[in-house]
Amino acid sequence: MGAPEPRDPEPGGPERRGTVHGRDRTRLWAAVAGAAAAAAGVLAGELGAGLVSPSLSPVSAVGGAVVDLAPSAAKDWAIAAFGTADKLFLVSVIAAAVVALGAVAGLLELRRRGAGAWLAAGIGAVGLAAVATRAQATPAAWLCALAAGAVAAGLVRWLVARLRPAAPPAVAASALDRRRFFRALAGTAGAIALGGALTAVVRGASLAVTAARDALRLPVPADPAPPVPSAAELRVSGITPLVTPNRDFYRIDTALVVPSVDPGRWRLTVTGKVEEPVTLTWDELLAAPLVERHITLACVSNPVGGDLVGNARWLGWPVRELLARSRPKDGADMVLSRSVDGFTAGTPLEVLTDEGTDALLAVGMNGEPLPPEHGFPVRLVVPGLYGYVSATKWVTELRVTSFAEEKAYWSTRGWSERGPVKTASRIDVPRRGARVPAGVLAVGGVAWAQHRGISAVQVRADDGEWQPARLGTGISRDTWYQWAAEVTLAPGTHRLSVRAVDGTGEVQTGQAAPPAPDGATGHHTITIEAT
Ligand SMILES: Nc1nc2c(c(=O)[nH]1)N[C@H]1C(S)=C(S)[C@@H](COP(=O)(O)O)O[C@H]1N2
Ligand SMILES: [Mo]
Repeated sequence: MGAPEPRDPEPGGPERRGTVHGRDRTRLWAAVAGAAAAAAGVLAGELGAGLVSPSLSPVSAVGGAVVDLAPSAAKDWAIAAFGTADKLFLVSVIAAAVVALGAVAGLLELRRRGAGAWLAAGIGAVGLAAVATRAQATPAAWLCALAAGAVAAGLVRWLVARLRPAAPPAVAASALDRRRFFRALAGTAGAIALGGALTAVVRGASLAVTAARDALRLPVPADPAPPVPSAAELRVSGITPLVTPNRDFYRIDTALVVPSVDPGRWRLTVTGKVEEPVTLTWDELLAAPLVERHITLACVSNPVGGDLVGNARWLGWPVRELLARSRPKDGADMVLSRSVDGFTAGTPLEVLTDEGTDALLAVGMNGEPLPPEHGFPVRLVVPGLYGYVSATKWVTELRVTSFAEEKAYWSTRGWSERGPVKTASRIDVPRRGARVPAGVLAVGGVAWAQHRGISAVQVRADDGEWQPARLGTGISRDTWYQWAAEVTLAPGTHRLSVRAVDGTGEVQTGQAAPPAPDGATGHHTITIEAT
């Protein structure tokens, strides 16, 4: 630095430029390459998050961690100085820091092959660690941070490799090498521009919706959920919690990109065989008397012993009230609910109009607005039916029709038209394959038969007698129940099985069936080793 660089007097002398001043420029270009690689990595992470993890991106995770770690004086200062732009400021600082570190990685990579890539991967690891500290962390968010680090590390290595002469420096082949490098850099810049535009579109929409969601205050329910009875919780270490936190709630849908639906523009239309077509707005929905219920949602694809099932406290308006407004006509026996992304579910009309079934047009999940992944702003939740025939997320239309006339998304793809939840039970502790001390062993898990309830759970070891388990009271017949038992095991390999009896007295079948076409059956059986 300092002295102005002497101008190259010879026109068209790239070779000489490469050799005479090559060293300084090479360092400069290595830094540029590193910065570009870092920028591409950040964009890859943000674009990925926009597509699969709208609630948490690598940069927002680092931002969240910085906010949590920052002394409150610094937060006060940022809010005072930037007001509502404080988040934008923080994100800009993080992005600038990452790009600056990228430049350092470029220089390092030039000095030692692989060193810069390690630094870039290290920056990615910081993003990963930040994701790990966030409440909303999901596998998708982890993947985005991993992708960001991998893209940055790979690119810095690849770009800087193109800066090095292919042959020993004495051959002075640098003009050719530079051309290779500039082509690679231009390609990277093009990818950054394209990725940036895509990210702006995807993230812009989802950021606006996330901001709208953050600013929301859900109304107080007119009819709150009854408190969870203390006898519903069994104290068994490792058992599935009675209420599933939102971030742990399974996610199943056909949406490649999580739909961004602005509640202000959201409309639900009730159409088809009705006396009175109705259009409902977000404000009208929130103004309705909302009820709150614990309901366990299960996926038809859940295998025996699987975890595509979760229990949440949903806030919503009973669908029957809305249907009562539009008055279904004779001949209708199904409601085809449609999502903004085209997914449809076919639900029996009588389930939705039944006084005794809390089918909800849900806006809240465990005290929060629905997470984007779980259908923000509005979804259906229907106790007793698998999600594919009832739980339409991002719902925008209820079409009153008949099973004879219309088919829902999965019913045209080999799944049954009707999807009542089958009685199921699962062993959560011990885990399958566990090594446990011989003697008395604590066993526990959950069982569900939504809308019928569970009246008993039984366990057995190997081919022994079925023994009664202790059964939690459950929250309601629409939720799962915890169960616990003690079995005594001699040293050796053992099989543990569980079965439930539903509220009507029907015993869960041991007949094994796969998930398709209408839900798996069979006893969950695990093998463990007692020593
Ligand atoms: N829009 C939309 N809604 C949907 C689906 C979907 O693919 N698209 N899948 C359904 C299925 S199969 C299930 S099991 C539940 C899962 O809801 P969750 O992701 O909130 O757990 O959503 C249902 N609602
Ligand atoms: Mo599902």
